[in-house]
Amino acid sequence: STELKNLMREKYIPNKREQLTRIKKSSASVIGQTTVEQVLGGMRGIRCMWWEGSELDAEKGITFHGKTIEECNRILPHGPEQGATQMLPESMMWLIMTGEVPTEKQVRALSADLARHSALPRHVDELIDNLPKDMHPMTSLSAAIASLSHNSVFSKQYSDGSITKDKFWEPAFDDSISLLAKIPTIAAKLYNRSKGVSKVYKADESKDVTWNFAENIGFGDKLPFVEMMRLYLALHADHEGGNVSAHSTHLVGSALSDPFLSYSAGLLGLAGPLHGLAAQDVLRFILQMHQWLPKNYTEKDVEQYLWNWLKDGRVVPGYGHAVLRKPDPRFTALHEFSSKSDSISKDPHWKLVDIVSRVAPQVLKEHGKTKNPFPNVDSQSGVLLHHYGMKETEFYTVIFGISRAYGVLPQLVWDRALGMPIERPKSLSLNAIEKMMSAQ
Ligand code: NMX
Ligand code: MLT
Repeated sequence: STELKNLMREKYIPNKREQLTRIKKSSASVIGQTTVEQVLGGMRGIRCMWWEGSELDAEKGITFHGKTIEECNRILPHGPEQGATQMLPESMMWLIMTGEVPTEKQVRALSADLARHSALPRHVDELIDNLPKDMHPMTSLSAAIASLSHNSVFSKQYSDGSITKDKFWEPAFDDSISLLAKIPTIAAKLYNRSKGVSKVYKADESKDVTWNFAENIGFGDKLPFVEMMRLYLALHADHEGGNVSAHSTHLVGSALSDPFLSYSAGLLGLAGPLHGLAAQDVLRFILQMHQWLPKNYTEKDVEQYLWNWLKDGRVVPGYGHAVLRKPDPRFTALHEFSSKSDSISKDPHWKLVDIVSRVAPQVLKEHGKTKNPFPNVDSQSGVLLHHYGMKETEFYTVIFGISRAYGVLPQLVWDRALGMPIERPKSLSLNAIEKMMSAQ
């Protein structure tokens, strides 16, 4: 991370600051209008937020600095093993932060640095040890991340007045690296604890983050699991700025809350069933459906199950999206990975996920409510974890939470580097809206 930080200081930040100065010269330019429908409809489509690392197109899906998932997987550095083909989340983080593809050497050095910073301060260990064992792991994860704020370099330097605004990004960078290094340690501790296993996290500096994480939760000897996890972590990292976890991290950070507090808030948003919790809900939904279906079920039976589900007034988890209007390319990437694997493609639960992905869009279209009847990333992700033996469904959103840090923390560093102000949009009451409407 020393090289990344130096490059940020010497190359990327000066360039971007120059661009910002240029843009600010004509910042009265109009880039959109706001309708009442948008104000009352979850602010869909309002162009009001700056985000650097990725962009979401309703038809094409996510791109990271213009690169599709498929391109990223091809050009970003992979794991060190012979035959490793999946991009590393550290590589993705480098791309998101800088806009450039790192070299293998740069990524290996970053992985080593993350391994070096992976140990938890004692108070975090103790905090986790004292949490109820049956607390949802997303609540525990967020609490543990917030407690890392106790050691925040940013908070310390800000409160003792030792840094000026143009340097805020430096301790924000250090805290972000520390968070990225420690979030797998916290997640592993929570996972092991839920299984009654007590284990001190050991990170090998010659390995990448995912390998070390897998090793510490008892999956280290299976390269296919590690490879799946690398892809999973890399492609969930960022989904532009408006999604709940990214937006809340950025918003809380705008008050100059440190990266630990900011990301703790992001994780609490990710823990909602309409956002990241859908990952656990999908698997439960699939397992339940599988039990309900007759042994030699047909697509008709699946259709019937979906209708029964919808008639109970529930949403089909893993389907629909606030922005996307086509199948999520993250779903497609995981589907391709699975289809190439002999063992996954024979898994009866994966087969059901595959059938649902063909049947549900027709049912949802006929149902007529959702604007996007296609599968999103969560409809595929959990079944892969389940396939490799991670049966603890409550833990699935925690994995999503490890990944999202790779996308939103680089943005937090940029927010501080470009001196972004506290966010404070205008709110309106219904009376005020009506008054404005009648005045038109
Ligand atoms: N099943 C049934 N109904 C749905 C679904 C679905 N999968 N998706 C949307 N609808 C309904 C929605 O509840 C709303 O109904 P009502 O008017 O009664 O409130 C109506 O369709 C219109 O919603 P949209 O405008 O299409 O969707 P919106 O942008 O409000 O919400 C989601 C987007 C993702 C929250 C929504 O599609 C959903 O609840 N999906 C299931 C949960 C899920 O998979 N979340 C994960 C999203 C991805 N992620 O990783 O975060
Ligand atoms: C995400 O990855 O954040 C989800 O797809 C939700 C979103 O983009 O709104």
